[in-house]
Amino acid sequence: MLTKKEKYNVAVVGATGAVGQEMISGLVERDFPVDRIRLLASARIPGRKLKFGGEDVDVEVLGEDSFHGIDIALFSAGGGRSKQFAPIAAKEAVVIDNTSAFRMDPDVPLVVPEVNPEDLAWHKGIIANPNCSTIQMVVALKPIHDLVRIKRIVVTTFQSVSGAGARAVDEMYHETQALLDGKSYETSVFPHQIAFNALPQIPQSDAFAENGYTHEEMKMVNETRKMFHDESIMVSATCVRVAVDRGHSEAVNIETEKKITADEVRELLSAAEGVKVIDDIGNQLYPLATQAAGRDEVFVGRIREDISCPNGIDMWVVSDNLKKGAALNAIQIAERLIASL
Ligand code: L14
Repeated sequence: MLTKKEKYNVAVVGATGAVGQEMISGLVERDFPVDRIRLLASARIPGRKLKFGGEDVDVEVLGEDSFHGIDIALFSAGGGRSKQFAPIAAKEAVVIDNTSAFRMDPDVPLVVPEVNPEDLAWHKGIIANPNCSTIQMVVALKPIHDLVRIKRIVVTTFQSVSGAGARAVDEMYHETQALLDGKSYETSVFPHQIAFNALPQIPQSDAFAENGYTHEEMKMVNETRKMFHDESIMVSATCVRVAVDRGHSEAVNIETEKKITADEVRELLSAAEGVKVIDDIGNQLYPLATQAAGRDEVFVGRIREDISCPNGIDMWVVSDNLKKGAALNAIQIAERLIASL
């Protein structure tokens, strides 16, 4: 049971990973009221320390007794670790889980604070953080859905390699360098060359569901329905990995029940929490992954009325996949939780 305190004991599980690192810097940056911090990783790296603010903190090996005295545990160490350790942690702490392990569990709320904060109220110890591609899409679409009801979403993503972790980013850099040097490169993270390429497969192994969609694509369908509390909303996604290091971009097409104009969407999203509209095509201004990297907001631009359908809108949605797509959303959930105590 989480009770009101001045400061909280926080554990970061998967502290050495790409998202774990963002969780650590995010807690510091946002001045989260941390009493003690515990950094946990699954592999033992003797003597490994990480900075938390100005402090050097030992990285401890994740185990069943890692959670004594912990109030809030942020998990991002893979679905297997979450399945094994989150229920143990949840006996003492509130778990905010960034993996896909519990997202579709009917007993676990799946939350984006700008979208469905009300679902935090019924958690039973574990709260799931959605998939990165879903988060930025629903932040941009929820205000529209509330006003004119979205019937159907068709989305294509352009996802950065950092979603697949730090090793994937290294692979893209090294492969790019090798190819520019006229050398060959043997891939180990991605199934194909990622440098100068676009791969319509995420994740990189065991990607495909039975229906021809990838698991990443089906997450966008199922998680959107769960957070919008609307099983009737139709979603079709194509998720593509592109040679970008950080920041996911999405081409989003929606069909609404009632007509909404492009100007009305611009006005609505300009006032929406967590959203920044950058939409001045005459001056070649629109959201870019290179500019979204390191930022908190979900950026929206290229807003236009779909010429192929009377109640259609097209837009371009960009956000930092490691921040709003992962660590930042998890920390914002924790902030809401403690504010509600
Ligand atoms: O479901 O490889 O949270 O970019 C996030 C990273 C799925 C895969 C999730 C990637 C994962 C994704």
